[in-house]
Amino acid sequence: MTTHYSVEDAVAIIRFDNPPVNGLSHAIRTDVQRGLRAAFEDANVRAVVLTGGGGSFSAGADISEFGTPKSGMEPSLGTLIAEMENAAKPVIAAIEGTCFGGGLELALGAHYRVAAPTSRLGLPEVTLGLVPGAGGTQRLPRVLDLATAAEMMSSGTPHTARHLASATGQRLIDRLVDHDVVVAAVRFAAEVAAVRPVPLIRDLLVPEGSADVLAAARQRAQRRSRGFHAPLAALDLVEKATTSSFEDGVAAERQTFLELVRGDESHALRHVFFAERLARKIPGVDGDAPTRPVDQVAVIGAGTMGGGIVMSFLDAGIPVTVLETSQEALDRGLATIRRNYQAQVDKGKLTSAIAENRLGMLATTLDYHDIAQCDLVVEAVFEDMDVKRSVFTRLDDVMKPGAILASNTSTLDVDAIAGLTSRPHDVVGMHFFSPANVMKLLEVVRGKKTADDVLVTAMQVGRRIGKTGVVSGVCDGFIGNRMLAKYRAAASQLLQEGATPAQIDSALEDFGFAMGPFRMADLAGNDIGWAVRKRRYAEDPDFPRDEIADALCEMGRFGQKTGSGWYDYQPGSREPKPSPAVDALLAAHSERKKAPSTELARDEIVRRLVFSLVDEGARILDEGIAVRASDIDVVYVSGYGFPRHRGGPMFYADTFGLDKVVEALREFTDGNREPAQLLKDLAAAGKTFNGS
Ligand code: 3H9
Repeated sequence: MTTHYSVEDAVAIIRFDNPPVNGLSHAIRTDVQRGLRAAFEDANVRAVVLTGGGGSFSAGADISEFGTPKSGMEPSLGTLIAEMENAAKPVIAAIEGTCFGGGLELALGAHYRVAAPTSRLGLPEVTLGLVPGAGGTQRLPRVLDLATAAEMMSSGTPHTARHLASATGQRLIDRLVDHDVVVAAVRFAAEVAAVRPVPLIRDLLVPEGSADVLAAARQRAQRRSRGFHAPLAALDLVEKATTSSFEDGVAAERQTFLELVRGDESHALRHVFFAERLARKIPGVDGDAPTRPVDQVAVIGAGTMGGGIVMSFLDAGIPVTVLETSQEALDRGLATIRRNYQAQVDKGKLTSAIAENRLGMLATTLDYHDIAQCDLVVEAVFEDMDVKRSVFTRLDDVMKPGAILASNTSTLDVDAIAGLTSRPHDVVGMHFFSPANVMKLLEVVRGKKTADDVLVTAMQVGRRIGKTGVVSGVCDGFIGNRMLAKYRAAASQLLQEGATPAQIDSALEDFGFAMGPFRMADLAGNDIGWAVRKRRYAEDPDFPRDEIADALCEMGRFGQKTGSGWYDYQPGSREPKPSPAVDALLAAHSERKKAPSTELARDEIVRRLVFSLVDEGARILDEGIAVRASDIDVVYVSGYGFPRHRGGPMFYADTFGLDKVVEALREFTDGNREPAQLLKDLAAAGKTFNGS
């Protein structure tokens, strides 16, 4: 049974019981229909309360059923809602916890809604490349002001019932209740049991004055969506609600939903949704086994990275002590953290009271003994093995037994770092991405000796501070930066062949990347990659030279921070302008063999760069550095601006066809570099990375 049925004071209570989120699977829809029919036929029942068990109403349709026969099987959500609307007895939705997607649509089909103030209501379908498919686009604008309804549907952002109930003229929430929502809903049911006709949202009028509101919402959606369709499709349907009959609006919504659910974008976004959750599961490691408590954190280093890491913990309410080698460095770091919080206050993202509260949880020290009792210490010092050695030797001396020693290194060998201590099982990599308080990705690097509970604790801490954690094995650059090196090399090769940074960037941005490789490099600082390259050249005389990028750095063009990089920047502006100096540099270096300037060449630019990621991703997978292909997708979507609606590089390759990827890679390298063995094997067997 996925629902429970009971009768109390002549009110039938139908309680969903489909953990963990009461997803509206075919089984639950069938049970709810059975319950509704029983209640409607029972002469002793005067009203019905629909509610969710486990502290939550429902997270909406069961996404795992999309694309399977079950999603289309009756009773559909639409059928359930129609039966409810047409019933003679009132149905009251008792809402607490999450009320999302189809869950909210079900509640909108009920005649009344009683909600806990903290419950969250939303139509997040766009985040899955969809529009609401059970009347949400037509009902929500009838109970909320158009601007709020349009924003909720086009961005997918939920709101609390408290917030929504305060909106002028709203008809969404009939009663806010602080105590048990089901008890309150049963009481409310007694009040309205005799009211006839029962109120129907579909009969309400959509507010007028919509054109400007919708135009503004479209502009915002266009800016955000970078070529993906669902947000604008949702707004078209909101517009339909303002111009057509309810029935026509629902028919249009159904058609759009069906088109989108079969499309590549929704498929990709659903892949990412499940991939992010799957990434938390580590094969062979019991995710429910006891973890180590983390209540006090230390961060070594108050530079840009250390400061961002400090803020990530403070933002999650975890007290931090930051350690530096000099008072000056501490003061500088603290001033930057203060400035960053002040900027958030100025933008209205935080109140100054909250900012002060967070800063109040931050302690500073120059003395390792002050951090000895911390549960977790994250090292974020200069990327140099000698510097790491001095830090980890000190940590090994002072830290209490069982403390987790994490390194934020992005390039050094975590096993070698662990080997600097007498407790390598307590050492793990926690690789944050800059700015660390903003970027979602956290690579949790598992050393050869890292204990399972240390690994799981690091993943859980990542989740507590709002990060998307992905486990990586130890290798140069881990998953993300190792692949990025190949991507950049492919971009450099294109420059050699006559393409310009602007051509390459715009092709990748049209594909949906947040930023093309050259804009990204200018933002991150070209000197950082240069330092890494110089180290590699020194270590390995055969390491391929990136002559153009090296020459750029020799000219002091480090990117936005120096006012020039691959582009020129006006003082105080982040707007890239093509640079005559870079043109001259390229002319001197490039072969100008084939200038990819046609539309076809734009596709080629994208493929060369994306398939370079795929090729290296396949090697990483084959070596066991990544646990699964979908983890690589999560790394790229959450840390490198890869378009989410393309599902990540490995998923994109799957949809493109691995045989075609192999063929294209051979063509791009003129047969000089064989594609990864795993890629060739999967292609030959007609398999995919993410499937069978
Ligand atoms: C829809 O409703 C379409 C309708 O308009 C039209 C239909 C005709 N289905 O995130 P968590 C799983 S589209 C299936 O870790 P949290 C999830 O995979 C739907 N499974 O927990 C995970 O499984 P596992 C619109 C789902 O507390 C487990 O539940 N709704 C669904 O951090 C726990 O999830 C949405 O887009 C689902 N709908 O966050 C809501 N939801 O343990 C999507 C979750 O095996 N869901 N799972 O890894 C969410 O936003 C978050 O999961 C939620 C809980 C906030 C609910």
